[in-house]
Amino acid sequence: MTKSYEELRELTVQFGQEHVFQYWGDLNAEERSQLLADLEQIDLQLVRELSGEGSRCAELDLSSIQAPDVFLPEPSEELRPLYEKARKQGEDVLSRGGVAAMVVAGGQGTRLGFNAPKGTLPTSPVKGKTLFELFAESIRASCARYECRIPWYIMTSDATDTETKEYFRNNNYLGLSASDVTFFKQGVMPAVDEQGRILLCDRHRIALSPNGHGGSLTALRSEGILDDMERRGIEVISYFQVDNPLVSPADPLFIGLHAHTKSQISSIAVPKADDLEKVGNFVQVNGKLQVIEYSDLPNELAHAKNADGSRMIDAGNIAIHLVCPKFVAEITGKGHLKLPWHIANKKVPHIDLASGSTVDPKRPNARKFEMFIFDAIPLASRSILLEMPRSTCFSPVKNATGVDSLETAQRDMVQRAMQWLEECGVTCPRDVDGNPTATIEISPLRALDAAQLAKTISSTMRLEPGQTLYLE
Ligand code: UD2
Repeated sequence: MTKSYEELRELTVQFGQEHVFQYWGDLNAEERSQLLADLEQIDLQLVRELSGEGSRCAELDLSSIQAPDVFLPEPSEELRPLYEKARKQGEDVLSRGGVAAMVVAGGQGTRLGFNAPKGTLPTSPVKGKTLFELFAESIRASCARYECRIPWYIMTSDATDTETKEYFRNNNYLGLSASDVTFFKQGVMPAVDEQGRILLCDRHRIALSPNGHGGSLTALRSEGILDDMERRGIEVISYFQVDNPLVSPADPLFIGLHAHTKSQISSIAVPKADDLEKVGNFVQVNGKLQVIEYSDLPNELAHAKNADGSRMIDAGNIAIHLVCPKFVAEITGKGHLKLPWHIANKKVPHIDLASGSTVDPKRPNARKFEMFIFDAIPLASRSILLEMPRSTCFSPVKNATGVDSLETAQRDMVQRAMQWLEECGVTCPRDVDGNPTATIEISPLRALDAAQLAKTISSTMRLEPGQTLYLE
């Protein structure tokens, strides 16, 4: 702890937050130091600034919004040589150990209702491998393919840190070298009431929550990760979310296009499933790429169509990015990172200071503050977007049931595995609607794509309806 009780108390008085000490006299020594530790993590000046505002997100000028330029999954004849060159360049960056993987795993996973870090959720359709296991296998497979090391940085939060580390320790770092797995914790922000007063969730605890995945950028600097990356010669960070089992953290084409175009932050987009799908929307504003979150996209734009009837704003953000460490160093350098803060009205249980009892609100009673990684895109002087077919790279586990659930993710894992087998000439069973009637899982250690699978499988193979197949 760097600040004393007196200093912190004085600060709270200065910023009108002294009520957080209301129960000080009743607290034991341990509780007191916990309260001070909570307080020390808070930038009270920032809380004051944000509390006075509705939102710091820029107003949208609808007339200036256009669909973004994208690199398509299949290049035109003209671009084919560029794609080939880029793929080779990506392989070179991987081979010389220039790529680090980074997963943001600090979210509280409220919608899923799984009472542990989401990365530990058994997910794969046959073996029930966890999300972390699938990512680890994919990283190990890429290390083997490119004969390189790919250090993996895992961002946690107070909510997920201890259990995540314990999980890796208990599972022998999932076959990776412990020295190549680094955990770092993101920052926090307090929840405030309508008057901007910080809420207590216990007499000695401030209602803190993670500061959004945009907080990864500041944490990369403050937790010494950028220095570690520099020591290791990392040129590009492969960023992904903990909820997507189909992600490929080391895609040579994506990495190569990023390197070739000297992009500072690159992204993958998929065509949206429907106008109102809950993904961010890539748009171009005055020539600059940026993301408008689904909740901020005006309805008329969400439904806007091109002359040929196709959706105008159709590039969905699946939160897969490549980020240059130098760019992170640049934007987190002088003073605060200038990302906008997104303000969400939420139900936050807290202590009622008048009665001392805990209130479990039925309606949103508080504001929470988060930064989003994609708000860094317009800060880059160069950024690119690569479109990929959704079936190859995106099926997140977010909800307990229905869309974006474990069930849909497993369905899509089987679909992709079957597609790869069919590309290898294997006969696979499907029902009249084209849905697989066998359950298949292909370990990333066996193959990272259909071409690699083809080298290990006989095209005369035939799967029967109802069969379960695991390829290790
Ligand atoms: C996110 C994107 C959305 C789209 C979608 C694709 C935001 C705001 N929206 O929606 O545009 O790309 O994903 O799947 O990002 N996390 C942290 N720390 C935090 C908050 C989140 O590590 O403080 C992690 C969390 O563990 C997860 C990821 O960030 O891996 C996404 O968080 P989310 O589930 O809140 O985002 P979601 O689904 O609203």
